[in-house]
Amino acid sequence: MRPIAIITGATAGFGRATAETLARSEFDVVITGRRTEKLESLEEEIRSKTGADVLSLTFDIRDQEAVKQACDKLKGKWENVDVLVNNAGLAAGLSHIHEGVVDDWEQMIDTNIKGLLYITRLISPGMVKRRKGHIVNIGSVAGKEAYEKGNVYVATKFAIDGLTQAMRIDLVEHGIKVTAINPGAAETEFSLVRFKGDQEEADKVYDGFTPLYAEDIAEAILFAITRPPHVNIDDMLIMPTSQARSRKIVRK
Ligand code: NDP
Ligand code: 8X3
Repeated sequence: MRPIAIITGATAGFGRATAETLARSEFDVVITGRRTEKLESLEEEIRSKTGADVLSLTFDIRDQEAVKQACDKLKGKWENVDVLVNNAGLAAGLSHIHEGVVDDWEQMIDTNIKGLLYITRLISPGMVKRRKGHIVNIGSVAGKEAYEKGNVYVATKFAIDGLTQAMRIDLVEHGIKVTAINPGAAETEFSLVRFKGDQEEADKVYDGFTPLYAEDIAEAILFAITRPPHVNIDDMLIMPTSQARSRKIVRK
């Protein structure tokens, strides 16, 4: 039987690439996000290209009840989740702390921290019961070092760093693996979302250097979850070659 991976935030970026990469490998995949049309077209594409089994679940990860209702649909073989990739997340805005937008802060905290917790709380008991499973949290270089105007986004990613370490301590005795994957600048929909649809601002982020691509992170996730049973990858920090720190990027 093929192992099962749930990937949150699979309608774009890292999540989409991870769903495709895992399906091309040995996994059946559960793909989630808010945009049903994107999930439906990805489901169709993965099925036709890879033959993997796919289940799409549309929900807003900030809505605890919606997360519960979606997880209730994991019946039959889908109950036995082997891998949870906690990827859904965003940065909203970029401003100094005294000029920050409180709605943006709440969206980031509710998605990046609380959403991750809601789904982990529902999926991890099955892993504990089966004494088998792997949780992969997508952190960031922003969870390793602060940068100007990053404040609340940085705080959510520091929280993920702390949570990943704490989850590993809580789950080690149950045989569950926990990994953090921390990317540097990657060209996805991330900056378009951060700048609320301003394509010109988003393009500036990746101007003059080669950023990471979603596939680079998908390959790292695949590597982490296919190590032998005695090996856990605790933490990976993956940067573009031209980026030495959050705000040290060599541009041509
Ligand atoms: P994208 O914007 O391309 O993808 C984000 C995904 O998250 C989408 O599928 C989106 O789905 C989903 N998502 C966002 N909000 C919600 C929500 N409320 N409920 C459910 N799903 C949601 O960005 P990336 O692929 O770049 O980002 C993925 C993760 O990687 C994030 O956690 C981000 O912080 C992190 N990261 C990104 C980096 C980068 O430079 N790109 C670097 C380091 C970390 P939908 O809109 O359909 O709901
Ligand atoms: C995304 C990378 O540097 O824009 O986590 O915060 S950064």
